[in-house]
Amino acid sequence: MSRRELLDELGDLVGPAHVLTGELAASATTDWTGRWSGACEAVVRPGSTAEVSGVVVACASRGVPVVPQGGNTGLVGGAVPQPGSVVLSTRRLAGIGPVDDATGQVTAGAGATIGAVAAAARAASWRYPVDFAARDSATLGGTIATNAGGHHVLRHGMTRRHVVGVEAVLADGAVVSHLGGLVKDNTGYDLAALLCGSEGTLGVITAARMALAPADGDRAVALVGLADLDHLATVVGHLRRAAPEIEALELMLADGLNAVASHLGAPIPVPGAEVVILVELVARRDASGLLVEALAGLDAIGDTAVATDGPAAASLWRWREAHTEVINAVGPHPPHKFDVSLPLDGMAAFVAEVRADVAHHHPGALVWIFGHAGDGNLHVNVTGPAPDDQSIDELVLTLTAAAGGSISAEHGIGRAKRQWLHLSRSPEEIEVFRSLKRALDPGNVLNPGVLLP
Ligand code: FAD
Ligand code: 2HG
Ligand code: ZN
Repeated sequence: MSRRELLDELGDLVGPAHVLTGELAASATTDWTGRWSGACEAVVRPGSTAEVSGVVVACASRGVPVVPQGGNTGLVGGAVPQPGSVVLSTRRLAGIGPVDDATGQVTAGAGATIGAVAAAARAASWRYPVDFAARDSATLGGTIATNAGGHHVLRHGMTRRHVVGVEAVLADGAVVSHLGGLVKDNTGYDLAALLCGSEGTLGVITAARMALAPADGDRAVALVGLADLDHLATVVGHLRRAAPEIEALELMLADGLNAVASHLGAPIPVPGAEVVILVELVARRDASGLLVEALAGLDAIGDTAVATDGPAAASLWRWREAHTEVINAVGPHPPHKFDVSLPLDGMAAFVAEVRADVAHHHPGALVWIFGHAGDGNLHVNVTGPAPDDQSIDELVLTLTAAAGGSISAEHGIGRAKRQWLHLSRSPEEIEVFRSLKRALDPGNVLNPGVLLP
């Protein structure tokens, strides 16, 4: 059957206006960073679960791969299609149901952004605590498929912790739906948990039932200069013990802050510090008092800037959140992005080793390091090497494994890291992954080329 016949059938299923080709499909074929790009037959935008099922069946019956795509903000090339595939965009599945005030749960479509879910929660005096800079584009389905982390993992966990149930379309078009919202429900395999972190390879998530957290209360944010990275593990340990209300404990280094300062055209609030942490504390009342008290017990800290109201807190967060967009503009190519987790007491040595090895093997390359210090999660970005120069990926990921770390803390494996999955997963684990993939998607229809080596 020809491409034209496939496109006609897809048009009959979802409406011709929702089958995009050519220029209209272009933005779906390159990732947010610009490092990964591909091609597709079409971008299809179904408007219901039944339409998603129809699209999957139409493609599967012709052996056409289906690449689920939400906000296309993923940082490992996982939503970038390969030639001959169809991108299944979930963006029209954006409905958000009422918040259940008794359980603090909400059901939303996979295409709702996490910013919209958070706004709906807020309007009902609840809160959706998974949050990060791409909040207005990243979708609920995409964040479940990647088990996204973000700023508040320290206290609220990753996306998986908030998923109560999902609805999904499997590779044969079958719909599995478990959105009842029962908190206790030990009735066999947890399909929702299986889809968390599955990166579009096991099913297309169409909706999810999410657990919310109680509303914010009072919030305070501080930027704190540290003497050096050697103190980080002690500082994190102290702050976690001193104030369990701390939700975010983020790391920035001087070179990243200087680049952000040029971009913002503003002076760094804690000038001269080589290492800066951002600490956010949320409590029913007196968040700033609790934060100042927790910080007071720390040795070896330098200048501190504290924000006690929303706008001031947002402007301190801007220093941390702007790193991704600023580094993406450094050039001459998009960055090679690494998202590793490490034992906290090994971070300083790891950073020194990465810097030394990159300088030795890639003279002129720049290493940018920031991340979620409280979670032991470093974002290592390297600018300079060409997009297809994988020797830099090999170097950083091998050093990560040697340091006892994980090659992906929160962004996933995607296309970017699948050949290095063995650094973090044993052959036996990878074989279980393959068995699951074969059982749920024997025709390899859903996002082939992603996650599995
Ligand atoms: P996409 O990029 O569209 O897809 C990501 C993966 O999920 C792909 O493999 C895709 O096939 C699959 N997928 C998408 N939707 C579905 C679905 N409905 N069913 C099945 N599979 C699906 N990530 C973090 O974890 N923490 C951060 O702090 C963070 N900060 C970021 C900041 C910026 C500025 C940017 C650009 C990205 C950031 N990210 C972060 C990465 C990214 O936003 C997350 O990975 C996010 O979860 C991707 O959501 P998305 O809707 O854009 O998914
Ligand atoms: C963040 O924490 C994101 O800001 C993006 O996970 C990290 O740009 C990156 O490497
Ligand atoms: Zn992150």
